[in-house]
Amino acid sequence: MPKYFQPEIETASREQLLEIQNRKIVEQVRHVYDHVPYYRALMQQKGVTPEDIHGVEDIHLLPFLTKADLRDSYPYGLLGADLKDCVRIHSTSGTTGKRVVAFYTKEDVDLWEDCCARAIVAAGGSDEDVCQVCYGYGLFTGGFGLHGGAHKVGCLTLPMSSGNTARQIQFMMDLHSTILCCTPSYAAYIGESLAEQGIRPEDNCLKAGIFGAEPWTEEMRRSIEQSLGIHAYDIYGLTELGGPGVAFECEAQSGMHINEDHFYAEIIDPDTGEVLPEGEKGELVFTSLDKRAFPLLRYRTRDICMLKREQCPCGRTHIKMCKPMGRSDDMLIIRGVNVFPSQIEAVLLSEGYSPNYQIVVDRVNNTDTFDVNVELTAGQFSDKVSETQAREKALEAALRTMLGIGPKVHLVTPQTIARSEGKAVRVIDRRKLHD
Ligand code: DLL
Repeated sequence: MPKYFQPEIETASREQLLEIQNRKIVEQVRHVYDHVPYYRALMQQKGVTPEDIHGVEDIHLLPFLTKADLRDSYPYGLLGADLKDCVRIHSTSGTTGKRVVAFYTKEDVDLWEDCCARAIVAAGGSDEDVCQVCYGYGLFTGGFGLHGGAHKVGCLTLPMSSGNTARQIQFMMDLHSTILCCTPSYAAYIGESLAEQGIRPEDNCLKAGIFGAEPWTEEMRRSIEQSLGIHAYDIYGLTELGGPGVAFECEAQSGMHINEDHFYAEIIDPDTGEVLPEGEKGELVFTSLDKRAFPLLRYRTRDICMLKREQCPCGRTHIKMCKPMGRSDDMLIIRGVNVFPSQIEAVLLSEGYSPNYQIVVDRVNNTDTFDVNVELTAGQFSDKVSETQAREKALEAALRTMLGIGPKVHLVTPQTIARSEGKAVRVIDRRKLHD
């Protein structure tokens, strides 16, 4: 069974990796400067030219990119290739409802799928495996990313997409799935559903799971491993950088190797932007070294994290990131979907409601619950239950259209949501995600 998908690069020496990164960053900065006027202007404002960048040690000279830049340049402003050379988009929600649209050339898709293939092989996958992909297929990157990786590895790939748990279980049992790819919360739910049906962990053929797209704890890992009888591996990524596979866990299960030949990672102080030394906690910033259609330089992920370079028993040499420890913005991840309170507020206001609302998120039986309490004004208040229910349904539909995930809306009587003297408490997140 192969241990690595691309052994030379995954076990390259520090010097070899650095040589690759240095060569790629020089080319990438030149590419971006020549093809992305938006970023060229940022570089000019900072007084940096491509000639100033000789290797990754000069990356700190470059300006940052943020989600706000993505919003301002929507949809084509950060495009780095001719549209005729682009073969794919994927998308995710942005801060104020504008979507983030990421473009891919054929080569970009190819390198993305390589990254996912590395993750699958690291989880013990080979062409002998049946890989059940139940991340969502569509604009979300999860389904297509792991699907492409599984193809490259030569697995028999089941493109299940998310949901329809009864069918997932039927295929899993009948087709002898050996690798499961989905969000950790869905994996936990599948585990519970199996138990409810009296199917014991030893009755399925699964051996590994590749779970990511949302935070999860070591506790949750152990519980999923037990309920499914597998080894559970973490995988990290974001749409802006192509999707899953930016980093992935190996057999050591002690942090995710960043695919350093494609992504250069920095940790910064989120307040000052200062680059922090390796091992310190701060905001994760990535530069994509060779993606051409959407080539983000110094993209601030808002994920709080730590990097560590250590000898890994798996033999991979790429630096590791820990599980993300939180966010430096207010983004919530609910059932794997990114949700910003500002998006909810925008819908409420456009539908004629007051900005007095509260988002309550919890995790019950390993599934996120998502409730939005919205205060009615005196003029809107009605004591007819049917009227209120109809309004709640309409608001739920409007929120689902904006967010891609439907909350349960509760319209509450005027003056019942506690007022705060300082910052309004808009979000109550009762999930315990960090040990
Ligand atoms: O979640 C891509 C992905 C798909 C990753 C499938 C892994 C598996 P977005 O929807 O753009 O992309 O969300 C990106 O999700 O900035 C993190 O905050 C969070 N996130 C992703 N993976 C993990 C993880 C996909 N393993 C945002 N642990 C990121 C914790 C994660 N958080």
